[in-house]
Amino acid sequence: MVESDIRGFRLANVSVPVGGTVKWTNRDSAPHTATAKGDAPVRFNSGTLNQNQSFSFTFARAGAYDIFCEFHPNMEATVTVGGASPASSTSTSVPGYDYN
Ligand SMILES: [Cu+2]
Repeated sequence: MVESDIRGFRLANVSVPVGGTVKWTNRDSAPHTATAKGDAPVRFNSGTLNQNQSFSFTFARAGAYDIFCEFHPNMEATVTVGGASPASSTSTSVPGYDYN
């Protein structure tokens, strides 16, 4: 699983293999969403994530998923599923960080 913190009104670009899961956690005091744009291979929407709330989505289909925040449409990022990225770049976890 790739842990992707939403922090500072920013969504991070992340990469996962096909079948991989991304878990978004909102670390801002403002509410955010992680919402797939209309051209994404599969649509998903976290709904409102308040501070420290999380949403996970498992990507069964390869492709580039453009995502944004419904509250702040300038917050955009891309989830790359099954891309050519080396395995070593598929995690954005912070070692030792307690996400609970
Ligand atoms: Cu937002």
